Amino acid sequence: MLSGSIPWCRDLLSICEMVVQNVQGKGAGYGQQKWNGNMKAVLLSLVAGLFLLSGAQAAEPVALHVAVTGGEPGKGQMIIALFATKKDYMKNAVAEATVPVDESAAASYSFEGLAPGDLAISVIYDEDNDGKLDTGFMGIPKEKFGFSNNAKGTMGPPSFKKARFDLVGPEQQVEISLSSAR
Ligand SMILES: [Ca+2]
Repeated sequence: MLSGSIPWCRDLLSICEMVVQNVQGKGAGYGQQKWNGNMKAVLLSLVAGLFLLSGAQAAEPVALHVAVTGGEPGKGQMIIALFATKKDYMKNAVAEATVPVDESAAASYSFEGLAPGDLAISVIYDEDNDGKLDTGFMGIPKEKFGFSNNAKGTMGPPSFKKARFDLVGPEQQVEISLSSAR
């Protein structure tokens, strides 16, 4: 990703060096050299800044293909949610999709334009299409669910650490199989 921008920065760097050398050639006294040194530092930080900027721009968006298995053929829907930080895990999703379960008992969805980095996925198998995970006695889920890495928790969802993975571009495929609390 960054490799494309490095030669460009090197070109700019050599232009800076040429400018500094030209100025140095014309300058004479100590004061001039000091000024040149300062100017070089300014130009170098400018180059470093541009390098960082192009590096940030080079963080290309990622397409994530999520496939979920373990539902009932043609019944209900999968609610797939993506979480990018531990703080937002199971609270604020960066993206969410609700996908009907097909006749092969699977559901898949492609998220586009995601930022690379940490990601954890939760899936609810919403069998009765009411938009939520049905729970029963003691809050134990009556519907199936799943997480990235097929991570499992005890008495609740797995930790962000267990479910997270590195989302890297340009495309990534994740398969999740549902499990049951029952
Ligand atoms: Ca439900």
